[in-house]
Amino acid sequence: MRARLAIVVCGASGWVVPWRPVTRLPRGATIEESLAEPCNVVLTTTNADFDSLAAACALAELWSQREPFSAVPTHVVLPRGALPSVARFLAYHKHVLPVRGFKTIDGDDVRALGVVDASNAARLGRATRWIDKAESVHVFDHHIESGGGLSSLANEYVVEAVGSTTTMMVEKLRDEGVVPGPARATLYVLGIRADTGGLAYESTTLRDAEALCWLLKCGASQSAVAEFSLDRVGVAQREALAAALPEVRAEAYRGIEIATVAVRTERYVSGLAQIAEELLALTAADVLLLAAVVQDEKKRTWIDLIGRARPRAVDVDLRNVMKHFGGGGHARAAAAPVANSRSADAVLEEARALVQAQIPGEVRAARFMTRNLVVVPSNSTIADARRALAENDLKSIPVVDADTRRLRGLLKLCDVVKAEKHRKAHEGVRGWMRTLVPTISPRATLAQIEAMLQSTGRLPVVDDDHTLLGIITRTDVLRIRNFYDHGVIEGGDSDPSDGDDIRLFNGQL
Ligand SMILES: [Mn+2]
Repeated sequence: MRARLAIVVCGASGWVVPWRPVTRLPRGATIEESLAEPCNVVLTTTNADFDSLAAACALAELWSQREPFSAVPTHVVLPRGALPSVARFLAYHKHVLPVRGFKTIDGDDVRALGVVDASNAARLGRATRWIDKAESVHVFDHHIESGGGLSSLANEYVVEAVGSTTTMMVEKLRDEGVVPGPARATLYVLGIRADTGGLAYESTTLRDAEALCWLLKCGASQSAVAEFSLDRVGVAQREALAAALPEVRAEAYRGIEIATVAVRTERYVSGLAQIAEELLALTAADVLLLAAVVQDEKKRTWIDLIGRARPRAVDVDLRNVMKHFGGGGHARAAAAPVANSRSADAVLEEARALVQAQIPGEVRAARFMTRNLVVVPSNSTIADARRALAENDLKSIPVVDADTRRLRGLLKLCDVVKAEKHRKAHEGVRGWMRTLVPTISPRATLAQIEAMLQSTGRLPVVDDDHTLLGIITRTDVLRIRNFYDHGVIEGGDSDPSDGDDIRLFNGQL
């Protein structure tokens, strides 16, 4: 008989003997048999976020319906706490979810072990030791490049490029015809929303949107989603935020603003990631790096390094930055626990250098301007310009000196129409063109160009002599930004692949 009968021990060795209710022994059963309580366990990550909890509950729901898992109950275990917003949801919903305390489960009882939203053991805290004890291990994750330390141990190992792990689990429920109740459907919506920023992050896929849609059909409560998806900034967080804000150091590097901040607090503040997000929103930085010295119950201290980035910082991959410190996450949101052997400022400086190393030289006008243009000589007539516009399907055309290619003005289709209405088609373009044309240098940065784009959609690029070199249109900016696949931008009136000549219309000169 094993010696761990009824005593609860949480010793220095780290193993935990569970408390179990005293039950009457069935006739003929040994004490050991009667105490065995076989079960499946699905683990969230430490400090569970909504995606982790929702994916775990969805997998537990799936297993409760699917052979052979359904032979024993499936519990969801949070190895070490949850984010404040998740804890608040649990405070209202624990009774409808299969959540069990870590200490109520004996690792020896675990049949199937589910791991969601993580593919290495580092994020499982004290539950890591159950991996060896379980009869089978099943891993589901959406962190594509997180290293996958569990892949060799797992019987089932699925990592897919979707916005949330919850999406993967919800698809399985849908495919097997398991319809979640309203509270669970609401939790799953919160899971998908949290990791996709309400379907707004660039990592969001059609699958996430379809899974969310199906959950709404299942009866997810929109008023509960509205209530619990709003992160509440607690008193301690508000104090930390107020203290951190004046400490933010922002510096532009190659057009990307990188902000760093060391958070110094007297006491432990949970939800530092949310503080990082609030700071990113408040400072309008492109990248925010936050470091804070934190301490656990056992007075162990370390530095939590948290990074957040906006899509504008297109080349920045915070996952790789955090990997350097032994952490992980996503390209735009990642974190790492760093040993407290250096100051938080030193850690921040190292992280900033890693971010900067990822940012290539700044994009300038010369790199993406359209060079193949049709222009009209400044001695053309309105009638010439009309033909140039019509034959090239343009709405405006630059006017240049034929010999020097110096830009003299810009003639718009509406200017031509106006001249024609006044029966002046025979007149020269110089009397009708616009001469106050904003221009840019070939060295203008993308950020400067984007600022000018608010007021004009066509920016002639000229050198110091005002010689026309090319033009930048909204289409060019969309192309360099890579928002859409090349070729699907509508209304484009330039294509750099066509060549790089500035052609004088009509070949008159
Ligand atoms: Mn996730």
